[in-house]
Amino acid sequence: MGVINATPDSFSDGGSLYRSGGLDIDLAMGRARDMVAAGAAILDIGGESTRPGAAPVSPAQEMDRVLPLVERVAAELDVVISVDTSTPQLMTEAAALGAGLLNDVRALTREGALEAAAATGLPVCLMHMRGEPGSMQRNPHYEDVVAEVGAYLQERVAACTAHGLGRQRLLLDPGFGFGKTVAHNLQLLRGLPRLAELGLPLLVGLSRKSMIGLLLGREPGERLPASLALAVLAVERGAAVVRSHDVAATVDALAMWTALKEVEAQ
Ligand code: 9MG
Repeated sequence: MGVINATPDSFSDGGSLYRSGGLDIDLAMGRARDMVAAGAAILDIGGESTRPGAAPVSPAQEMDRVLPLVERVAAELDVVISVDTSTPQLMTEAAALGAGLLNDVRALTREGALEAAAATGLPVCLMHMRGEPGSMQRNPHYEDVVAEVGAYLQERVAACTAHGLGRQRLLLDPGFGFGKTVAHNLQLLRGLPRLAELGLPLLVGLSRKSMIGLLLGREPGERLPASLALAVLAVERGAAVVRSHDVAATVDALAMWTALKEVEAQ
């Protein structure tokens, strides 16, 4: 899953698709085309920055950023379009334009989101986040982070099924970096097999995340080697989808893992 941030302020590539204050849609299409050529099966398009401390965005602003790009990608590229949003109206309109997946870092907890997502008929990724982006990194605390994230995700699965959004449409994501310390993130990575036991595909986003900066002292642009290591470690522990800013390198890293698995299966 390649990341396309249609935002001026995302943590690692914020504003890289902006020119003279606005989103440059041709530049974004170029990025999208390159990611598909490099092997992305899914593009995740988002109009809200969820980096720690990010300012909230209005639904109208978010839709202005995302919908034109969804429309262009649907018309020009053969790829599943994921829309990274918690906004019910955007879910509905993106689905009508050809989106194929909803990625909600708030796990459909916003008012009207469960109903809107269910009505689209699309698959949904439910992510765990403790708190909101503005405050989530202020002293997060868990007794057992893997158990608590798992319980939360199970509760959200139950809410979905109660609204007619069946398990076969769901993916789960522990939400690395969303209300978690470095130690929590490492415990979650180690505990991914326990989350895989919930029986739904796991999506992970570790690419360029701040845990790499905190552990290694690397700036976002210097985090590719560690991101690749984390992608392979996550897939080895059961992740089915990897969200990445660097598709070509991630596809190569995972191809090596696949080659080894094929030999081991012989
Ligand atoms: C939008 N977004 C940013 N980080 C993410 C992550 O780790 N997982 C998912 N599902 N979405 C994310």
